[in-house]
Amino acid sequence: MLPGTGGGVGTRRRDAGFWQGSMRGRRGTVLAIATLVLLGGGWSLFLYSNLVDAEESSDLHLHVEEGRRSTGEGGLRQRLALLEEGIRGLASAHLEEAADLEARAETGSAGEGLTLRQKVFVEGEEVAEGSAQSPPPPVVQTAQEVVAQAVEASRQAQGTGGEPGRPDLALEVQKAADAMRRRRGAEAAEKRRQRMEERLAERARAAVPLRPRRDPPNGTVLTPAELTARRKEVEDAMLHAWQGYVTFAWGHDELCPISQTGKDDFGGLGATIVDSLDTLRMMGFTEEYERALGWVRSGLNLTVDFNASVFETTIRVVGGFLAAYELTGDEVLLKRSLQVAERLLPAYDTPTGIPYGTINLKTLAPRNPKWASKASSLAEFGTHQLEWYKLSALSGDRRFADLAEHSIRYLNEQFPGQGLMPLFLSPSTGKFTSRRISLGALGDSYYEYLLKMWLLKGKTDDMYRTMWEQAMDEMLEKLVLNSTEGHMYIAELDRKTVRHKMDHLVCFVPGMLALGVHSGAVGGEKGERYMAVAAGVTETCWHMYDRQASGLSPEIVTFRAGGAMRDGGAYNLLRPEAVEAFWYMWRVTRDWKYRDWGWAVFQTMQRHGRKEAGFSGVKDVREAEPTPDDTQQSFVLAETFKYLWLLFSEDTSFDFETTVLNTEAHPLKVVRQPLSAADTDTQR
Ligand code: DMJ
Repeated sequence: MLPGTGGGVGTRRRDAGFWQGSMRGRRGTVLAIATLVLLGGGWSLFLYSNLVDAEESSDLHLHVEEGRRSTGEGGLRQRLALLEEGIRGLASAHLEEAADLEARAETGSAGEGLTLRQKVFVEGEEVAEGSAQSPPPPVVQTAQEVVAQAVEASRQAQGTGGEPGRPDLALEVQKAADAMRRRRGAEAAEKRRQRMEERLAERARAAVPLRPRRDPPNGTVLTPAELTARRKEVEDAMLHAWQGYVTFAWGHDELCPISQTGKDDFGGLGATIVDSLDTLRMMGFTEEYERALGWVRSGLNLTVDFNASVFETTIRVVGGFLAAYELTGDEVLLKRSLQVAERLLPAYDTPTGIPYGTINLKTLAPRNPKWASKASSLAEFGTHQLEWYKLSALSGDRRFADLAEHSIRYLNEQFPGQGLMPLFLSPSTGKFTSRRISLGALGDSYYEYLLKMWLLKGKTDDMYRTMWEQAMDEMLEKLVLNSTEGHMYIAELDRKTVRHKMDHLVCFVPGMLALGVHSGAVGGEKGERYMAVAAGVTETCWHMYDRQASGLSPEIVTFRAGGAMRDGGAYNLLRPEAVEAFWYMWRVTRDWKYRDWGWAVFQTMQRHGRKEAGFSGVKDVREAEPTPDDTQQSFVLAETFKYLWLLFSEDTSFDFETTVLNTEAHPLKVVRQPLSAADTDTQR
């Protein structure tokens, strides 16, 4: 998921550590050789010996001594001058790369600065690579050979009696140093491969075997009183999560329920407060809602020096404000959503109009991360449209809708008839920089928003529906597979290579398919096929929970040759996608089993996630009693508990005809009257 091709992006991101190390090595090597040669050995060998092993170091020393004896002082100076020139050329050639690497290091080699989705993507890369078992690149030359080559080049350059050396000396030195670099690269690649193998072996050793596949519960019809009792338990969970946040993390983005403090991964915009507004209101927690609203009035600071994700800020903060505004009519919510979106606008100032992924909320400087080769990710630029369109509809300011819709129109025009889109696109050139296709991290909600924009615009803009149908047809044709154990899953593609892995995030797909069929985006025989896939994948999502020792799903599963479902990323963040699928499937099929499944998953979340001060994700779902990860994600309050609450509520709690949920489960009302030029200053 990083730069270049899909593999390129991932590879470069993972390589950051290697490159940083290698770069240090290379720059160090250049400096050390320069020092060594200029001083003629001595203490400079000490420096160099930090970079190569003892044998290589002493070998080099011998070469230098030999060179000194054979050339005499005049020749040595001549040789040194030429060598220095070559070394300078080499050093300057590496300077740009060094700057690039330093900038890349800024994004963090251990996932710092990455959003959750990006982390899932990076982790998925490792899982996929681990299973690929590709052979290491060949070692090109030993260090000894490289050093000998460099010394030989310098000797030839010196010639005899102080004659000028060969003019291509710099090239020789460059070649020698390149060979050294390749050798180091090959060694580092081999080390990485070994580490990966060790990790996989360790994982296999540590893994509690999956529970045998068993049939999921078949559906118990509940009385109204039983339904109410379940709904109340969900409300109690929501209140517990909220109170923990209020007590220990008020004003911060998220609660750390074990250390009983707060953290600010979204720039300190009070993500939990904003994400919770509509859930609190829907569940009838009026007092709590009012408290949250008070903070929105006076506690929110929008000018923090923080590189905010335009996507996350849009779906959680802008979406959260807008949904709460439509539920309550509290004007400050609309005002705040405009203020936040206004600060995100400069992200759209690109040659193509495809926005950058992040923007500094204080300086308003937009940028894309180096690890993604400065490309924007599909899900990130393709998941602003609902919120920004709604904002324009409510405010009369068309800029938001026009900018956000442009991204989708751009794809439609540049890649006509293409359904599935690669994960990375350069906002400068407008070209895809990757061939990776995924319905998981960094791809997912682009597809969701195609369907939901068609719905939000009152089914009037068929471009969105057509693009969605095209994408789903291609997904069914190319990505939907069945494991030999009978699990239907949605694989990924990298060019023509199928990657048999599925993120938990992909569990949103069944809900999207069911919504598409239910709303008439497709019908007939095609609608039946979509529903069959929705049912099959929903069941796999159930098994992703049921087959683990803890009863919680891992973040990623793989389906290896032979067919068994295996865990990939072993952690669980109490994500919503599976219960989201259960709710949509319940509403569309009226099959009670989905309520059973949701209840079972909720109880497992209560068992492992509920802590004294709130809810926590877990580090390893393969353990019967997993360790908490000390984070209460804001989407647990925005989405997980909301979907569970809806699952045990009457249909009147949510009307598909009039309302659409954004990807963070914030409800937005369908816009009946399309925007027009005349809307510019009309309050809608
Ligand atoms: C949420 O922020 C949204 O659902 C997003 O689309 C995906 N990731 C999380 C929940 O898992």
